[in-house]
Formats: sequence, structure tokens, C-alpha cells
Amino acid sequence: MSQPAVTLAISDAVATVTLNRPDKLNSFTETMHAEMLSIVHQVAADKSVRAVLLTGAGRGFCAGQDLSDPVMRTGPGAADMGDTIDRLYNRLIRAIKMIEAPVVCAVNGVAAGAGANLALACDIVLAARSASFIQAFCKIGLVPDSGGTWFLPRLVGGPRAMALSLLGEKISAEQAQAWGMIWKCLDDDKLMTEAHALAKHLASQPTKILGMIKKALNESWANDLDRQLDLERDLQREASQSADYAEGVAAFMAKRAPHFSGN
Ligand code: T3D
Repeated sequence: MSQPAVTLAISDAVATVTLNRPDKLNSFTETMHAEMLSIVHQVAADKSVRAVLLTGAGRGFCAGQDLSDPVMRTGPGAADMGDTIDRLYNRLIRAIKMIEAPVVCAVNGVAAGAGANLALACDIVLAARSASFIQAFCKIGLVPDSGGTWFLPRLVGGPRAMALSLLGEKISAEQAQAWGMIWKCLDDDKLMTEAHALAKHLASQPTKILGMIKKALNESWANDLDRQLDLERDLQREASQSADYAEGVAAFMAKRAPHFSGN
């Protein structure tokens, strides 16, 4: 029986999603997209899941689109990539952005093309010191997709986003951390232990509120200060009615550790 292209394991309220085509550096086929989207929807709807960890099997994180997949037909009768982008990559990135729980990405190796941008769509990105990021699109005559032209300038600034996209040069995890593209670069042998610990920690926090914090920061890109202040007010009003706010204050006053329920 063939292996699933994406696996899901849930424990301690953490859903670990692993891209699982290691021989092809976890590059995406249409089948893999279907499996991934179904898992992302399942995880997003599962109230017992309070944090998500995304990683790749083997030596790569994800090499983007599988260039041997039929959707990559070139020349006469070439595939309509606008259609595949709509059906596959855009749906995936939107679905990840819709997950209320925090999404940690552990970039275990090379992240190229849509694979790099998939990582950037996550909330907290850790990477192994040996990992790298490549906006590989221009090397094969394509435009960055999966949100790359949106994430990159916001994360690393215009000049770096432009050069990374026009040159398709590989950058190291250390460089990505120094540029603020990711949260942390870790020694290879520490990556998965620390990524699991981080996801488990997040899952024990007031996760409903973490979802609101994500919403506030994500919406800030499109808001002026006035709208953002209003949004903060509305979210704080909601947060102040939550069980976890009551628990947080009670625990502080009693000088004990809080036990958040995510409600
Ligand atoms: O609408 C649409 O569908 C379009 C959407 C496009 C989104 C995109 O992501 S476009 C960008 C696609 N990705 C790339 O262009 C990256 C291609 N890969 C590479 O440049 C290199 O593989 C890497 C720099 C990522 C890693 O290099 P290296 O030397 O560490 O590994 P390798 O030897 O090149 O790859 C190992 C194996 O994985 C190899 O298979 P083999 O020869 O051992 O059987 C290689 O062919 C395979 N592989 C790697 N990337 C892909 C791939 N096979 C298919 N598609 C890939 N993208």
C-alpha cells in the first residue's frame, strides 16, 4: 500500500502535520494537495487541537511544486496554472491562515518555491541550521506564488524581497533569522525537540485569545491606525469575557500557575 503524502498525529492537543514525500523533497503533487487540504480542514475544525506543528519528512522541508506532475505541462496545451493556483496553492494558504490555533513550522531542510512560502504562511517559523530558503520560481520562468510576494516584503522589506525573488538565490536559515524572515534557527539535532516543546507550550496557553492576537496582527496590514485601535477594542472586549482571562487574573493574584482551557 502506498504511503500517505501527508501524515497527521495528534497528541497533547498538538496536531503534527508532516509532508511525506521525502524522496522528492516533499514537493507537491495534486494528490498531496488533496491530502494536505483535507488534513488542514480537519485540524482547523477539531476543537481539541490547540496548536499545529508543520514539518517535512527526510532531508527537505518542501521543494514546492513537483515539476514532474501533469499540472506542470509546458508548451502547446500547457496547463492553466491560474487554475491550479486557485484550486490548490491559494486554497491551502488561505486554509492555513484560517486556522485559529497557533501554527508552528519546523523547517527541517530546504524550503524552495511554494515550499518556502508555505513556511512563511505559518505563525512561528523555526528552522534547522542546515535548512535553506529559495524563491526558486524565477529559475524556471515562474512568478512567486503561495503568498510569497505578500509575505516577503512584509517580513524582510522591499529591497531584500525583490532581490530574493529576482535572483532565486538560496539563503541560509541563519540569514533568514538575521533578516527577520523566521523566528529562530536551531541546531539540527535540537529542531524537532524544541518545535514540539514550543507547540506543546502554545497548546497550554489561552488559545482562543492567541487566535484573537493572530487576527489582530494579520488584519493590521490592511488597517490604518484608527481601524486597528477599534479592532483591538473589540477583541479586548471579547477577551475580557473569556474563562481564560478570569483564570489568568485569578492565578496571578493567587501566585499560582494558570490552567488555561482555551475558552
Ligand atoms: O500552478 C502550479 O502548479 C505552479 C506552482 C508552482 C509553485 C512552485 O513551487 S514552482 C517552484 C518549484 N520548485 C523548484 O523549482 C525547486 C526544484 N528543486 C530544486 O531546485 C532542488 O531540488 C533543491 C534546491 C530544492 C534541492 O537540491 P538538492 O541538490 O538538495 O536535491 P536534488 O538532488 O535536486 O533533489 C532530490 C530529489 O528530489 C531529486 O530526485 P531524484 O533525482 O533523486 O529522483 C529531485 O529530482 C527531486 N526534486 C526536488 N525538487 C523537486 C523534485 N522533484 C520534482 N519536483 C521538484 N520540485
